[in-house]
Amino acid sequence: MPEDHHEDIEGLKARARRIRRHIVAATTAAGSGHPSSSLSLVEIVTVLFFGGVLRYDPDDPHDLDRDRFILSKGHAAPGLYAVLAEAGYFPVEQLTDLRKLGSPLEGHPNMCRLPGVEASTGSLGQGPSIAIGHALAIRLDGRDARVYVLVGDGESEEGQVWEAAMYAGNHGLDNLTLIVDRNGYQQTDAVDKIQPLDPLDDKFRAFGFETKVIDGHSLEEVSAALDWARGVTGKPQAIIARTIKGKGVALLEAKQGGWHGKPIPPDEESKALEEIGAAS
Ligand SMILES: Cc1ncc(C[n+]2csc(CCOP(=O)(O)OP(=O)(O)O)c2C)c(N)n1
Ligand SMILES: [Mg+2]
Repeated sequence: MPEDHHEDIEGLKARARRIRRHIVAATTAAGSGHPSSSLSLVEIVTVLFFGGVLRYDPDDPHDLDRDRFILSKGHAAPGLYAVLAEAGYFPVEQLTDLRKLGSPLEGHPNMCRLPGVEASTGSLGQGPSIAIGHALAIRLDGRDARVYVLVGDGESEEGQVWEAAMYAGNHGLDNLTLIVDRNGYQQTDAVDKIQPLDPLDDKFRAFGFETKVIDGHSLEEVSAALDWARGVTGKPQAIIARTIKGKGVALLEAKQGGWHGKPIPPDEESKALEEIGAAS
């Protein structure tokens, strides 16, 4: 049976540090990938996997009663791989195989090659549609599993996100929680310069969601929001998590608009790891 995994606040902080370290090490070793997009989601996935939220069993990744986590912003694969390895789906040592020829740790997640990956994503906008498919199937099967989907804010410009939102709202999919990683930046510039999204929470409400806006780097706020989401009945929930692209590494935080899809250079790696802090 899948189970939740509940660690205390010190345990969660240590997990978050380890996940950040994995993200930096794997992308620098690969010489490519998206560390800044991965670093903004660390507290969200830490609480999902270790804060008593997701019920999962890494030894039985297809159990029909498992909760699902779908990373819609698939380019943040290093963040997903880091938390899956921490959760025991595969060895942590495998993380530095990221993007190597033949490795299942592809540049974007491939559900056919790596246990724990619920959906092959990377073409932005598709995750919420996949998530509603899971949520509906779970409901039709009479199971009580839940589905969580993490979407980028730039990604939220995709029309498909809103088609899925309309469906979820109309069908009252209360076993679906959509989380927006609202880091304010997309590939080339600030989201607000390219396609302003606000008031994002009002938009989701208009589509039939219950909503909450939180600090996506506060383990306490993420945890409280996910507790709240599980208590909502009759409607899907949208959590707008305000985050910082590159959170935890000064080099990346300082160049918000200019570090998308770029690894930390090898000569900056030890400084970045020092800023993140020790693994335990
Ligand atoms: C359909 C589609 N169009 C374009 C891209 C290229 N692309 C990859 S990441 C990205 C920016 C995404 O920004 P956001 O959703 O805010 O994610 P962040 O990196 O900020 O977390 C773009 C345009 C893509 N992967 N898929
Ligand atoms: Mg963004």
